[in-house]
Amino acid sequence: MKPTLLLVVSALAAALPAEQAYSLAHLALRALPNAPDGYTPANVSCPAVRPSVRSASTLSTNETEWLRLRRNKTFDALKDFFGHVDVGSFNVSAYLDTLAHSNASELPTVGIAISGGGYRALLNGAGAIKAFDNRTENATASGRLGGLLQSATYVSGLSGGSWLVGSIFINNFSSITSLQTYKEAEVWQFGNSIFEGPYTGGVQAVDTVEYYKNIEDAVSGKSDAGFPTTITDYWGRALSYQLVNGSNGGLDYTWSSIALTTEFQQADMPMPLVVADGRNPGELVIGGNATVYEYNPWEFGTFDPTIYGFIPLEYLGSRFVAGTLPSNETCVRGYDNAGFIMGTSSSLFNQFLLNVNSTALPSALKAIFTDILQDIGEDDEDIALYGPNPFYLYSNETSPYANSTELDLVDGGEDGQNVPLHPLIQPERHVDVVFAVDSSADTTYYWPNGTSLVATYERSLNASGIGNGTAFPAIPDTNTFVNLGLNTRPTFFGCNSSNLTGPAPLIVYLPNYPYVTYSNVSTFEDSYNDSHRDAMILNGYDAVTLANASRDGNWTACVGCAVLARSFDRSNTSVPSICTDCFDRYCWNGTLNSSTPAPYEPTLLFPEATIKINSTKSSAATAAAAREVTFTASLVAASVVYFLTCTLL
Ligand SMILES: *[C@@H]1O[C@H](CO)[C@@H](O)[C@H](O)[C@H]1NC(C)=O
Ligand SMILES: *[C@@H]1O[C@H](CO)[C@@H](O)[C@H](O)[C@H]1NC(C)=O
Ligand SMILES: *[C@@H]1O[C@H](CO)[C@@H](O)[C@H](O)[C@H]1NC(C)=O
Ligand SMILES: *[C@@H]1O[C@H](CO)[C@@H](O)[C@H](O)[C@H]1NC(C)=O
Ligand SMILES: *[C@@H]1O[C@H](CO)[C@@H](O)[C@H](O)[C@H]1NC(C)=O
Ligand SMILES: *[C@@H]1O[C@H](CO)[C@@H](O)[C@H](O)[C@H]1NC(C)=O
Ligand SMILES: *[C@@H]1O[C@H](CO)[C@@H](O)[C@H](O)[C@H]1NC(C)=O
Ligand SMILES: *[C@@H]1O[C@H](CO)[C@@H](O)[C@H](O)[C@H]1NC(C)=O
Ligand SMILES: *[C@@H]1O[C@H](CO)[C@@H](O)[C@H](O)[C@H]1NC(C)=O
Ligand SMILES: *[C@@H]1O[C@H](CO)[C@@H](O)[C@H](O)[C@H]1NC(C)=O
Ligand SMILES: *[C@@H]1O[C@H](CO)[C@@H](O)[C@H](O)[C@H]1NC(C)=O
Ligand SMILES: CC(=O)N[C@H]1CO[C@H](CO)[C@@H](O)[C@@H]1O
Repeated sequence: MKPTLLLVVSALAAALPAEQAYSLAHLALRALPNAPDGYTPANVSCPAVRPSVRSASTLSTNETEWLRLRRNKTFDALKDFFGHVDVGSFNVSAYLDTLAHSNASELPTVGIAISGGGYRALLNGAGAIKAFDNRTENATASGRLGGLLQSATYVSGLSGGSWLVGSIFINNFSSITSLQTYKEAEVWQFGNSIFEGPYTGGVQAVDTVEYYKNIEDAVSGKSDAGFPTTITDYWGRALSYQLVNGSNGGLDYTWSSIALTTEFQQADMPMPLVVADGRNPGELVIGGNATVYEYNPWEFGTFDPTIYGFIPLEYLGSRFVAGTLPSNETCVRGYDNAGFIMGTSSSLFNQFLLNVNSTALPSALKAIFTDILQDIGEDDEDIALYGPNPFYLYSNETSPYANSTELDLVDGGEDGQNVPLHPLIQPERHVDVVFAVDSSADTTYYWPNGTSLVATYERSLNASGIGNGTAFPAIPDTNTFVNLGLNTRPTFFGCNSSNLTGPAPLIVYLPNYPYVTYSNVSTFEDSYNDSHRDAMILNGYDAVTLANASRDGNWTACVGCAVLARSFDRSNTSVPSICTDCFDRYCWNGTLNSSTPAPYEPTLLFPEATIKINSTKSSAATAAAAREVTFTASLVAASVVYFLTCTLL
């Protein structure tokens, strides 16, 4: 069946003038709306060298060349960073100069990973990025962490984290401050839920129907052109209205266009990476052995041994066979719509199917969803369907998809690895330290408890199988996490590089924790007014800065030590005593306490500073409240609404 949304959309659209064009009040210049035909992939002539699948045995030449440029930029940025982050009396600037002279590849390579967890993860992650961004007010004052983002080579995101990464990079490496202060009708208006659509200042009922109609037009355009569509297409389109500052929800913005922007080509920003999981034909549960795919600005593919190949992202949608594009096939562009990629990374539909009965939904709705989801599931539409499969007849011996003309992709966190570390532990990338922001809802009260790191660790233990040569620091069980409080403050894993099975980054684990507001909001919360949004961001900022070092006066030095740790080892530099102290304090030292802990219920660290969430809706949402009647017009419409909003992990 076609998703029920179609019927609702058609019904709503039929009631209104069809040709009312949606338009945004302001159109800032944004990175390349370069799709040939909006959301519809289109035939284009192929480049002189026809696109093909390449082996994942190396990084792409695009990435290798870009890294050479980026190295110079991160060198300057690291010097800036250590200009206001002291590591005791250790002269970091002189140390970095020495490294740069002897061998620039010895300089630290920094990664940042933003977990999934719906809007909670988007906002908590945004607080972390804001703290690390030297453009944030006062972020380069002494003892602040601004400039870590500029010093980073990679920023990865999955699911809710991919919304953050996409929103930053598709909008020209926007700062969080600027995303928070956009005018109404633009991005980050989370007071309007995804099914209300953007605030446009006009007669909202009309705009909302136009919004639904535009989404429906976009998806049916793709479908009419012969490409399979699923509910993920609708999902990605709807998300884009909140996240991409372009007309009609950034309809024309491709993910591959990031690589075409001047600032990115000059390596003036880190490289964004988004993760999605593969679902094998006929599977519902995604196990720890699922294939993990990445989207980088040039390519789509995987380092996993199942497929072990990449295609040029720009030509996703072309009919590759056995790794090449046959001479009778044309090149296709425009498949890699930015919203479709964010939607794929967050397409938690089949998980929801399994979990619907444990949600807080009214039971009448649960019954409806069970029906809708089962119908969709039966038709294999509870996933993102990539057709044609770019890896058709590729890796015949190992790929579960070799014989399949379509590729099934799901939410990047469904294999349990809810922090997108996979792209950052590939040995070819030589990442030295990962700042891993975890907003997972592992515990009963939606706090993280290390589950994600355990999943990545366990996967790496199968190094000759699915782990394919990746190494990862030892991670204790989640009972130990809770008993030792490893999820109540930053914890470093893998401090001792000689206790690893291969090269692996130091992991700086940065769990969501309540500083000034209870940031453990349900994954299914679908709207945040501006004050709630900003409180969540501030709490995320505090969680990674330890409230501007008020929980530990030496915290920024410890961050500096984490950045330098692997390079100290490589260059046989004796570790400054301030760093030894930091490592004593923050490194997990191998202690286990696996007894069952009491329920984990942290209380606010700074109750006196508690941010009271303004319970009245934001200005953007005020008008929305009056319109809700539109959506409850029929039970079917309401169920679709719930269906969409309950799949936000
Ligand atoms: C990636 O590298 C290939 C080969 O060097 C080149 O043809 C292509 O234009 C590059 N892609 C981008 C987006 O720069
Ligand atoms: C990096 O900077 C050095 C010194 O400023 C310069 O000589 C070199 O050409 C730069 N490398 C690249 C790839 O831009
Ligand atoms: C932030 O860092 C970049 C890259 O190092 C630098 O060019 C820029 O001037 C810095 N901005 C601020 C406000 O410090
Ligand atoms: C930045 O620092 C100045 C001077 O200390 C202070 O007045 C101002 O409130 C700070 N701004 C923020 C956003 O913290
Ligand atoms: C992954 O596959 C290995 C065998 O290659 C197996 O031992 C392991 O149990 C599997 N793990 C999961 C989570 O399915
Ligand atoms: C995979 O097998 C098919 C035949 O089943 C063959 O045509 C194709 O060339 C093989 N792929 C590769 C990459 O060898
Ligand atoms: C190209 O040739 C193959 C094999 O002959 C065929 O299956 C396919 O449909 C052709 N493609 C087009 C676009 O005609
Ligand atoms: C939810 O519970 C109802 C009643 O027990 C059951 O019929 C339905 O199949 C369940 N749904 C799912 C998705 O498990
Ligand atoms: C694909 O089909 C070929 C020929 O029918 C078969 O030999 C091969 O085992 C199949 N591969 C997979 C992964 O199912
Ligand atoms: C951690 O979270 C996982 C996943 O929800 C759960 O199975 C486990 O019981 C939790 N452990 C603790 C100690 O909270
Ligand atoms: C060192 O490695 C062993 C074996 O993997 C592991 O059990 C232990 O926990 C590790 N210690 C630390 C501190 O990571
Ligand atoms: C290090 C390692 O094990 N690499 C393997 C990854 O998977 C590919 C494809 O199976 C192998 O060729 C590599 O040797």
